[in-house]
Amino acid sequence: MSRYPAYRPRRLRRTEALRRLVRETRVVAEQLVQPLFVVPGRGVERPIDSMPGIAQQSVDRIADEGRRLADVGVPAVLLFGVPERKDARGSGATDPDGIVPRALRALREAAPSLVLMTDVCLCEYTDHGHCGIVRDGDVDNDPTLDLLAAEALAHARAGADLVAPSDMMDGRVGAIRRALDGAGFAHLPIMAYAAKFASAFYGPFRDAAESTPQFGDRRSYQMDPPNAEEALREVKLDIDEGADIVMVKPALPYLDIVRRVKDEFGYPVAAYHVSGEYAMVKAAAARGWLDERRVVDESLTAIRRAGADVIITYFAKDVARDLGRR
Ligand code: PB1
Repeated sequence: MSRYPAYRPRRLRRTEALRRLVRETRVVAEQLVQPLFVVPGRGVERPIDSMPGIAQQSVDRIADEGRRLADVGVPAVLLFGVPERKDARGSGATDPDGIVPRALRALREAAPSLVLMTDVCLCEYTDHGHCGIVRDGDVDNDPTLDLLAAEALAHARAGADLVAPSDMMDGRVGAIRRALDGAGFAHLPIMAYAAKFASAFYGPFRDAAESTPQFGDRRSYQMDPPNAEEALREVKLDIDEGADIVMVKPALPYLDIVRRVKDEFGYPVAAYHVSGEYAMVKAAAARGWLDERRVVDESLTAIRRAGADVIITYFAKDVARDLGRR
């Protein structure tokens, strides 16, 4: 028996004020993270063609960017370093005076309110572009763990507030947790890229980080997109090894995973709205096919509605600025 006309859902849609009163999901600037790409040099601002509005920036420019981000209310940045030299073991990743430690120190001084997060992986530092040491044509899991732990320590010692391993090696969260604890950084949280899929949506990032694999692909370590049960196993592994935040990546094509991870574990969940998701919107908006601001608002709302607490997005600065104006 219909409740109509006693119940008319449209009554609460009549005005924006009524809609806002009963709105169930909100995107707030306090939960947005802006990825940044730091490169060697000075005065460098190198736009990334496939990511309009995003650039590779030298440390001095990253400091300026950090001030701008803090001014518009973005609370956190996620740093990706692109070093001058790359080699087979990604040795730049563990350099205590490497590109990311230098950016951390500059940001701490320029924008002390920012939460400084660092990506922990080797792909930006290796000349083959893989996320770990390669042996016999595949990434050698266990020896890579030591390098990842050393990289996380270098970031911790340079002032990172959180480290985010994106490599997808088995056991890396436990290895990093033990290394941090053993060096006096038991207070430093780990945001694990826990359910990270071997996605075709990462293309533009690989332009930005100059990290395209020189052979093969990342399917022997990043997850197979069709697998949801395996994603829950991956998340549980990382939680058991000490992860404080668990991430699903990419975001929009994996909202079912975000929802299941949140419901299953109740942990803080991050979703990474990746470069390909950003580039698609930018390209369509540039052609007048989509209203960028409305599409971005709807996309981030969907990610929040699926259960994500933290959203890593290249739109963070634009969205925080818009939210500040409302
Ligand atoms: O925005 C993006 O596409 C993020 C890409 C992501 C960064 N953590 C990885 C994707 C990839 O190249 O496989 C980098 C892997 N460490």
